[in-house]
Amino acid sequence: MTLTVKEFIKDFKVQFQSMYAYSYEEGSTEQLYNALGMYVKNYLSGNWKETREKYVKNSVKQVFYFSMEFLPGRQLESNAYNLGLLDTIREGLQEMGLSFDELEEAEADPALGNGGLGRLASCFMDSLASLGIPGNGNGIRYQYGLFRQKFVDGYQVELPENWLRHRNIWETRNDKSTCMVRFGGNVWLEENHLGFMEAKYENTLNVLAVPYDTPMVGYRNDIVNNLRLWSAEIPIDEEENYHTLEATEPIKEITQVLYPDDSNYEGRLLRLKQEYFMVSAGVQSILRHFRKYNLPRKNIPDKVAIHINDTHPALVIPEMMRILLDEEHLTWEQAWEITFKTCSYTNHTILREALEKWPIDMMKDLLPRIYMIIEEINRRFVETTMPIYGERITWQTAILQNGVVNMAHLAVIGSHSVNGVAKLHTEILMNDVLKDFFELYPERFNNKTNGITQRRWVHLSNPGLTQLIDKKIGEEWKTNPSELKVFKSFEKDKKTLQKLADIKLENKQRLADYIEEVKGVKVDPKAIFDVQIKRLHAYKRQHLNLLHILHRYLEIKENPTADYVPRVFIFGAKAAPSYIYAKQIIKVINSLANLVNNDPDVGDKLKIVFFENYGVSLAEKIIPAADVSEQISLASMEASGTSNMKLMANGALTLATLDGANIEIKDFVGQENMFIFGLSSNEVYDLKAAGDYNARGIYESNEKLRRTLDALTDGTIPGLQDEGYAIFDSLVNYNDEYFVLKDFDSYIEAQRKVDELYKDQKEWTRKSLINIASSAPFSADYTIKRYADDIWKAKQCSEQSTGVEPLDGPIA
Ligand code: HBZ
Repeated sequence: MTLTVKEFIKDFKVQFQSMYAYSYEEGSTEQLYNALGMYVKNYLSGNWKETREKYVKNSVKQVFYFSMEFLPGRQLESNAYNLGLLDTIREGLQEMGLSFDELEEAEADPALGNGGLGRLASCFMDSLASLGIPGNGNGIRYQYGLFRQKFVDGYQVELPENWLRHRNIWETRNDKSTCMVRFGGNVWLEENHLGFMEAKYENTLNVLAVPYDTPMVGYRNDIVNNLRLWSAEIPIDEEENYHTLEATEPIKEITQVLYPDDSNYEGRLLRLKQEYFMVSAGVQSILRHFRKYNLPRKNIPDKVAIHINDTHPALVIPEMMRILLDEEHLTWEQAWEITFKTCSYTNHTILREALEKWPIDMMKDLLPRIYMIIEEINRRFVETTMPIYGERITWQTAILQNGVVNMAHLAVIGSHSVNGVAKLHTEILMNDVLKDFFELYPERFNNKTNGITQRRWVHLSNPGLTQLIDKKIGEEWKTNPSELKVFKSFEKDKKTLQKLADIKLENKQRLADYIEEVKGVKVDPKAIFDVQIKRLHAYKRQHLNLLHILHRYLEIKENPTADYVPRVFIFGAKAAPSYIYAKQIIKVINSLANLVNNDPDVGDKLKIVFFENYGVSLAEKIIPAADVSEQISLASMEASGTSNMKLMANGALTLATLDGANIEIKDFVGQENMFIFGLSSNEVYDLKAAGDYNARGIYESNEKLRRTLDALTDGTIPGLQDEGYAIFDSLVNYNDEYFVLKDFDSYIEAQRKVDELYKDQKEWTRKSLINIASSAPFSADYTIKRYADDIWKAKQCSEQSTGVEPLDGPIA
């Protein structure tokens, strides 16, 4: 059934009136947005219900993606688009004198994640639905999302992100499906009258888990999957125990805030509570289904796949064991077989400090029964491993080590599949980080290179480009991304190249206007837009970018009349509030921006824009306007990266080290169509092993670099306290952990090549086109298909769903 503009207008007016009891003409932007969102939600509710019923009726295998983080972005446009309503709605609103884009801005962007890991989870939800794979998200409904970032005097300041202040029209509270989650107290095992061992509890803190469900809409296939986010509340029958507001705190705080930390492990009790809360509620609600329909428990792995997104939800393993043992009364061996076959785990980082380890005492106090089970998993693991592999491997792979619970070890031991997120990353897991496990269980290890949804990141955020591709190759690429390669045949077509260049320029003009509006900086849309957007972390090396800009500034000052290719350096990045060094880098970039942007000698030759509060919505504005994609992590450190894929798909040329998925980008797009620099991961390993890296030596022998580093501390950049010294010190005096100085020269050289190529606009645009045409392999649809086939054994349930023909090139 297709909706006509006339019908939409009529229905929308009724919708508005039923919500606000006056005419839409009197509505505020927010009210109009709410009514429109409600309209779309009502429109999809039939499919939402039918999808659930269909999955149950056909008893298909369902995937549950457990993640502490989701970053869905705004949902109005994406839902309307996937439902095939977007054009009609736009037109209807216009007839009513309203603007879709304006209403859309009233939607909150739920920042329920830190970065790549959370956004990946949301791309995966979109692809699961679009492929018609029965897939559910399971996470936490944080009352406050990741902090809102503001710059005061160039310093990052964190403000609370109260995203639920306005109503969230997408969610549906589902009181029917609440669960009880228990913390602390005492536990013991007792034989019951049937002769089963039963776990008995006393003095526990009981927390009610209330699910809020959000529709995940497939692309024009009538499928609507579910994202379930849990919120902690006081159990109704215990309400009388909570007389004061303070007494309610320990419960309410569980789902209050997201941990603003994307790398440093924080040993916080509350974080462990959050993890168990989400896991326990999720597993209970899955297993309840089996009880309700009295399905054989041994069939669980044929009907359910639980995916553990990094170790944060790894307590799924002991929690599932607990329920199968204590409540279903299975034997240990039966319970273990089911659990192990059901669970799979993705690792997203090799940073040691980000690998979760919980103090045993904390775990024991907070989750006594879970700890007992972990102890038994560990005991059995040691017992079977020791005789075959000996002491060294056994102790290095044990779950309990030196007073901590090693969550990665728990996740590997309790899962049938372990994957990394790009080829190099998976190799590093197998050869280094999880090397002993690779020896024990080689068959569990596999690679699943990340992907992104082109629907949000190209079709919607870059309509100009999308129309051009449609016009040139037809629309099939939208449901079968591999068709994009046909676009490559236009690489020499003058008209297409001109049109592509025009579209990029329009996108840049739009971003330039926005920059002027929010930053008060005027930039030239003809300049190179050079973009680095990702969390701020030393290993991602925003400070290498900074050093190059500073170097460039010094050159311009020395020789202001030389011929420079104008460049706008664009940053978006949040630093963890406790990560002082990252915040110092932000401050120095901001102070340098202040200097450069106001220096009349510099003018349009160089501008620096550091956006505040980087997130999904901002990314959608920046990415279509990018010329250069900065992917400059120290080789071996970035697990995959996903902004690299989004930027490439929008025609940016990648400036990169051979790290993470940059390597696969190179494989598909060709080295000649990007700018590669720096140490390889093997060189990094060798350099570390040799142990004779000498940063000060490089500083002293490299004149250009020395001059640049000195400018951090000699007063060149006004407004700094000690931040310039801190960076100087870390690089020169503390031996430069991420080899910034080592890669400096080759980075500068690569940047020179960027300038050189940009002078040849036609050639630049040709390479841009090749990048776009080569981006199909990074569709999350392919990634999800590989997870579904290899790991989850889940099938597509809808014929109209996005096709996923095999790719030409290899991505294992
Ligand atoms: O996951 C990122 C990787 O750094 C990136 O390379 C990869 O592309 C992406 C998706 O696979 N990792 C994260 O985003 N990690 C976190 O956000 C994180 C959050 C909480 C933690 C630890 C890490 O406690």
